Amino acid sequence: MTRISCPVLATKVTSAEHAASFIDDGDNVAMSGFTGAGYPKSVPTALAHRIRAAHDRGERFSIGLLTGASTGAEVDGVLAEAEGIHLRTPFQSDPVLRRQINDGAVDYIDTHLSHLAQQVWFGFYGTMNVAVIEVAAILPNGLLVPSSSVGNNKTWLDLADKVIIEVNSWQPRAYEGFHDVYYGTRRPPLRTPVQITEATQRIGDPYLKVDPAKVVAVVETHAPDRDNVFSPVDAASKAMADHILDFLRFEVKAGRLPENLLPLQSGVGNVANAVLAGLEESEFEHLTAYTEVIQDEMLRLLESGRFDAISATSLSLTREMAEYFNANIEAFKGRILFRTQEMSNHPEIVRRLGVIAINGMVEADIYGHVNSTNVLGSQMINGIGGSGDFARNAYLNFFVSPSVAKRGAISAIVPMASHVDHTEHDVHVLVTEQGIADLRGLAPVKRARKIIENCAHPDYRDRLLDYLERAQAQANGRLHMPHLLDEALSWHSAFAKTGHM
Ligand code: 0RQ
Repeated sequence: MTRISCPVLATKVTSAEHAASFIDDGDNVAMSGFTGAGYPKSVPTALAHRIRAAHDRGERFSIGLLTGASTGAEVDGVLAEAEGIHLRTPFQSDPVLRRQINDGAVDYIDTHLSHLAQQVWFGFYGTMNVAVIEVAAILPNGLLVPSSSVGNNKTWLDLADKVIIEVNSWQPRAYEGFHDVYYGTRRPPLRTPVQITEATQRIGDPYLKVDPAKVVAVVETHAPDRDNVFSPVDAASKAMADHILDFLRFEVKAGRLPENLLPLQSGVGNVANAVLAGLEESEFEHLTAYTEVIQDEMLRLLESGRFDAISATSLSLTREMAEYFNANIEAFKGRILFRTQEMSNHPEIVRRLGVIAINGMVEADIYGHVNSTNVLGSQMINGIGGSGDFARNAYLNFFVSPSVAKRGAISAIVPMASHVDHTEHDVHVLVTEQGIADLRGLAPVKRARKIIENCAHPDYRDRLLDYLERAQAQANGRLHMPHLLDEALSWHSAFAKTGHM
C-alpha cells in the first residue's frame, strides 16, 4: 500500500537523481538523521554522483551539511568520499569525514545538539537552501509521519527554501503516534516556558508539517537505518557499571534520590550500554529515561518492564534489534516518545526533571575538567553531542572512561586536559574501572587527590600524585588550582613524540 496519500505531494514523486538536481554548489543542505537513524537513504548518494561529475568537469561543488547528529555511510560517507562537504555541523562519526576534518579540509562546527536549531532560527548559519528529510508516510492532508528520529526536522522543514522528502517503507507505517513535535518555540523575547513535567508528557503534535508549495521532490526508498555495533560488555565496562549502580544505591539510601531514581540519560558508546545492561540485574524498578538516543539495552529494559517510559529524539540500534522493534512496534506505543532534539535535550527540562546523565569521555584532568572530543587537544573524534546539554543541567552527572587507552600507552587521567568540553564547574562524578570519584562539594586540590586515588590507573597514579605535590610546593600564591606550567601538557607531548605518556 502506498505511503504517499496526499494527492498534491504524490504528483512530486520522482527519482533520487532528479531530486538531487535541485541542490547546487554552495548550498546549505539540512538533512534528517540522528545517531544513524532516520537519515535520507538515496538522495545523498545521487548528490554525491552529481558532485563527482561536477569535479570531473573541473567545476567546484560542495555543500554545507547540517543534520540532527551522526548519519550513516549513505550520507556523511558518500558525500565525504566525493569531497562534497565544506562545512559540517553539529555532530558526525564517519571515519572518512573525520579524517577530512582533521586534515583541515572540512570546517566542522562542533555544537551542543540542543543549540543548533535555535541558532539557525537566529540566523547564525544564513539561509537553509534545501532540506532532505526522511519520513515513514505522508497523510492525505500532507502531514508527515516521522520515522526513527525527529532531530532538527521541524526546523529544517520550516526554514528551508526547497524541501525533498524521502518516504522509506523499511520504516514501520505504525510509527504514527510515537512522536511529539513541539511547534510552540518562539525567538526571544517572545519565548514562553516549556511545560514538560514528566518524561513522556505530550506538548506537541504527532506529525511534522510542511508547506506543499516548497516540496520540489518526493522520493520512495526501502532501506534500513545504520547497523550500530556494540562490543560485548567487557570486564572494564562491567566494573564501571557496577561502580555507578553502587553509587546510585548509596544516593537512594542517603535520601538524595528516590527509589526509582530520576530520569536517566545515557550517552552513546559501549560503557553507556554496559551501565544499562547492569540495571537489568539490579533491584531498580519503574525507571524512566529523558535521553536523546535509545540503544539496544534501553529497549530491552523497557520490554522487561524495568523502565516505564522513555523520551528521546532517536533510536540507535543494532540491525537485529531494529528489526525486532519494527516487527513489534505496537507493543512499544505509548511508552516511547520521540521529540525534537531542542526538547529532548532542553536545558530547562533537564534541570526541572532532575536528569541523571551518564556520558563517555576521552580524558579528565586531576581537577575534573573533561575532554569528550579532541585527542591531544586537536584531533576530533566525534563531537560534544548532547553530553553538554545534559551534564551541565543534570541533577547528577557521571563521566566514564577506562583509566587507560591504547593498551596502557595513554592515561585517561592527566595533569591538565588538552581540550575542555565540560569544565570543573559542571562535572560531578568521574568513573573508571579503577573506581569512582565523587567531586561534589570538593575544592580543587581535594578533587585532585580523590581523582588520582580512585580513578587513575596504578601505572600512572604515583606520577600524578608527584605532579600535584610538586605543583603545590612551587606555586606560591597560585595554590587554588596548582599547576606546573612547563609540565602541564608534557604527558601529551610525550605521547605525540614517543607513542607513550
Ligand atoms: O579509539 O577505537 O581507535 O581504539 O577513543 O573510546 O573507550 O571505545 O569509548 O565508545 O564510549 O567513546 C568520548 C569518544 C568515548 C564518546 C567517546 C579512543 C579509544 C577508541 C573510543 P579506537 P572507547 P566510547 C550522547 C552523548 C561525546 C559525545 C557524547 C563520545 C575511541 O563517548 O564521542 O557524549 N562522546 N554524546 O582508544 C586517545 C585518549 C582516549 C582515546 C579514548 N585519552 N586519547 N584516544 N580514546 N580515550 C549521544 C550523542 O550525543 C549523539
